[in-house]
Amino acid sequence: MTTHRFGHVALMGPPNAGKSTLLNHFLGQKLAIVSPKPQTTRNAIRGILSTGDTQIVFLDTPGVHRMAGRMNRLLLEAAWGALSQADAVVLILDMQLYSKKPHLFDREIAPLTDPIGRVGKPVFIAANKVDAIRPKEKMLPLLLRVGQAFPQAEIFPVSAATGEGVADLLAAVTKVVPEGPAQYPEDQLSTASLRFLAAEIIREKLFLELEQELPYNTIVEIEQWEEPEAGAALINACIHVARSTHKGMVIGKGGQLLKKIGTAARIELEVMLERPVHLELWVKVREDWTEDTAFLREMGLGE
Ligand SMILES: Nc1nc2c(ncn2[C@@H]2O[C@H](COP(=O)(O)OP(=O)(O)OP(=O)(O)O)[C@@H](O)[C@H]2O)c(=O)[nH]1
Ligand SMILES: [Mg+2]
Repeated sequence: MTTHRFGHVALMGPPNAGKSTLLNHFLGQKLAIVSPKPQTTRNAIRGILSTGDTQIVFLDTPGVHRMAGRMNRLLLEAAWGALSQADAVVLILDMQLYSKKPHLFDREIAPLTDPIGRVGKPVFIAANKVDAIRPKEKMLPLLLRVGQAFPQAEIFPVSAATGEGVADLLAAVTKVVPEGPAQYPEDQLSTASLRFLAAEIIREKLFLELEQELPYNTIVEIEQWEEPEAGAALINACIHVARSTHKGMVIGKGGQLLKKIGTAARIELEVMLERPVHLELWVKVREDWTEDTAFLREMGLGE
């Protein structure tokens, strides 16, 4: 008889490295939102992988960065806070970025070497986006630099997008997960509520559709949620923006942009809830919400 394993594994790394994409690949379905913009993830999201003899709770975290501001400080706290709860750490690095811009390697890696060196837990490195590195010969010197920066870690070249190398990484991670019984039902994918995941889906569409700094100044609040016995679920969501000038930019000419965001979000919500969804989106100005501690706490950011 094999013993059952249970543990927590933190997914950490610089912004945009592919942490959320890797989580979704581990789970075999989309849970965490993904966008080409850095700082997409704002909360430490738990994704639960159950394989019969192992249950791993992966903690997706906000990117580890050096930006100022109250919300950014809370994002950093969420990322480093995940470490203390973890039995092992997977550090995800964007190798495509470093192959194109080698000078960014030191800037992103330097703040990580000390804290990762001191974690006292198994560390795995997902050297990610190998599918996008051209020519392939650029890989080896980069992998050597990663090895020098994190001598205690085991390194796995992977592509979270194609899945290349991910199974080997998962097998290695599984080996260090401690023995213990499952803590969640086998079919539970996350500890996050459907309301939270719905707000995240809408936020993903904002990140995909809005330009430049605008998405960072938006946050989504679910205001009404009804799942009647039959027919469509009714979801009303408010998109808070930080300035009155942002409101029109989110709505777009003749309401076109907001409509596009709403349609894309609704289609995914219908998959998640397995029923038709009637989604209404509202845009409200809440001046400087990114610096409003009470509001940030209300929205689940920070303790
Ligand atoms: N080519 C390629 N792109 C990838 C890979 N993994 C992730 N990406 C892309 O990289 C971008 C960022 O991915 P995310 O998963 O959102 O990254 P993240 O680390 O969670 O980012 P934050 O939450 O913003 O810190 C997205 O556009 C992904 O599609 C990969 O293996 N190969
Ligand atoms: Mg993310």
